[in-house]
Amino acid sequence: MSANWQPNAGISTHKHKNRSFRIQGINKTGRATARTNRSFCSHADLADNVPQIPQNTYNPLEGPQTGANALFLSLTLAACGGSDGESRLDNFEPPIDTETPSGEEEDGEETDTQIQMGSGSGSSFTPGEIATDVQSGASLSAGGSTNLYLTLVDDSGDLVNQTVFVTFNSSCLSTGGARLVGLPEDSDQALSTTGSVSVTYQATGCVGEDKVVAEASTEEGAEINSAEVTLNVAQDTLDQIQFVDATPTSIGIRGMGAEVTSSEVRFRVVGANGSPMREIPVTFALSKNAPAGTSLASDSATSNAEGYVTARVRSGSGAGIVNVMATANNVSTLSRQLVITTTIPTQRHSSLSTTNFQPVAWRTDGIETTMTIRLGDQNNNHIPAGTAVYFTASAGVIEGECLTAENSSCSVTWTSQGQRPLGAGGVTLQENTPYVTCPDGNECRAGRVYVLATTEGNESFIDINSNGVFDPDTDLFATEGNCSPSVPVSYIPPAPIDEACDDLGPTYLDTNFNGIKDNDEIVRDPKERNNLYNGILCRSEDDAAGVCSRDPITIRKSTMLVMASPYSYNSIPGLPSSVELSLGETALYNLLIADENGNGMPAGTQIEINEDLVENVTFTLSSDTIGASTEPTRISLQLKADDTEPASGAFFFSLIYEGSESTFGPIDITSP
Ligand SMILES: [Ca+2]
Ligand SMILES: [Ca+2]
Ligand SMILES: [Ca+2]
Repeated sequence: MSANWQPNAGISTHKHKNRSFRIQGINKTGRATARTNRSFCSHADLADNVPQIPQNTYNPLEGPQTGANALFLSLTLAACGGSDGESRLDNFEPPIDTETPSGEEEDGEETDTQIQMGSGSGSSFTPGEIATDVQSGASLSAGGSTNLYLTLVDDSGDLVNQTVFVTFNSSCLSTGGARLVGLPEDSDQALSTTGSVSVTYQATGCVGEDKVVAEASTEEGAEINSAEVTLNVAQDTLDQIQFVDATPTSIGIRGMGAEVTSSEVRFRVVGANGSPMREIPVTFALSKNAPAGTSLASDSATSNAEGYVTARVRSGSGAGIVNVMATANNVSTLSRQLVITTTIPTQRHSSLSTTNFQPVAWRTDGIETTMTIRLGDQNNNHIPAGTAVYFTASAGVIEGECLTAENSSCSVTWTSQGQRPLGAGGVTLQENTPYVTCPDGNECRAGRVYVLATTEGNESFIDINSNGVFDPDTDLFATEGNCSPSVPVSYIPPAPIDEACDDLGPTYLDTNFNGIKDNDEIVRDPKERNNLYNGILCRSEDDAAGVCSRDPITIRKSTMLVMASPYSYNSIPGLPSSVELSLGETALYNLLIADENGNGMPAGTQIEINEDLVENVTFTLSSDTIGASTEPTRISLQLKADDTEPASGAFFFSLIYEGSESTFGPIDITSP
């Protein structure tokens, strides 16, 4: 039997018809005992083997003892098995399955015991009552704890050493306004093997009276009375209202087909002890700068059992940041996170970039570069994923379209092939400013590709009064700016507004980069400027009055790719054809290095000087590597003659990019 003993069983009752025996763990004096109609292990034996422990009746300061006692019992029984070579437990025979002679019955031990639950024991036992640490008539402080004590006694008022499961229920426990501490892990019930139970009740937001009812059961299904106590939890002192979250954090303006136009903004009311407070009335208000038309579904609510209180914000016609002020008992908190977006990209907040604006593609097909468009709305917020952006390039091929991802951006690939852009031609380079000149003052160089990205969107404005909508007489919208409306420069403070053009004109490929729509240039959207703000943040009534327009417009971003050549321009402005140096003389030359079309040489182009034939001259370059630039690079070259021996010979000047070499020289060096 000892070998089969299950420690977790703790105490067990074995029944055989009318006879039962019980193995009793620990009595009130803290000593283990066993009671059956046969003795198997003497009181003295156990006492020798076990330490004295406190009474297993509850100790309010130390909490429940049940777990410790169960473990203690199993140790005790093992010790009882003994090291004397003769296990007395082995001698113990389970009751045989026969009718027990009535003469062997002893003082009711063998009959079913009527278990009662209550508080105390012996003569002080009170059935049906849960004892607590809270003084009679006193309240449990908000967030405070008390132990709940229960005893399970037999007819004699003695604690029953039988496995009894006890569950506790109350309205506060069921709603989370209170919780029990000290239950076994993953269990919602307390376990008694010693006749006493204690758990800790903690108020976590509940206020007022809470009747806690305990129900007990045994494995055998014995009927046991319930017990109860009513706790009175004091109201906490409101300490703060915490902003919790906004769900979702971004909603669209109303009337634009946005899927979500309202958001739940959550706060939590917390008491001075850090516990949530329930049933606290909270009022809500929108911050003064809330976008036009924004509203609250309700301007008050009451905190729930977990202290949460929720305001529902509904968007209006304006876009921007929304804050909700939650107030209770003169304590206020402002929400964060929630923005109302137009869901429509604007000209100013969009940009086009490339991984390489200078692909070495003038003489090579299949050279790729990635173009990335990034969109944003009037308030720099993301726009919904899946917005289509269209691409066109004046040379090479480019993927026609991409759909924006969650981050409002998407990319396409440009690839070199086909007809190269020849430009108007006639470029001249010189060592001094202007380094590059074209015949009519406009760009004339070959190799320059115009890449255009377009999508439907809104014009931009400066929302002076921060109400999230366009106010024709108040907000700033540049209509007469001194810039090309096709390649607009929106007004962004502190830039001068007369150099901005928020009002957009036709969208076209400005192939000659002059900022003007020429007759031979491809037009994507011919709509001319209307001197009005075009966008969804124009109020309907203002649209009707003709002071702004809700008609969308094509927004556009462009960039230039330069198809660089690994070969140099046919001359290097500033490079001398011959040099005369006196003893110790220094000569400094500023060189302008460009590719064969007058554009920048490829990044990484190496400069080499062959001085094998030179005597008594020291060469110094300001740099021997060309950096990335679409424009020619300026490099200084210094020659210094020896102080005593005359300079002589000739040198070569080379530009090398990945095996392609352009060499100038020989450049003679003489001394007078
Ligand atoms: Ca405004
Ligand atoms: Ca316009
Ligand atoms: Ca043009």
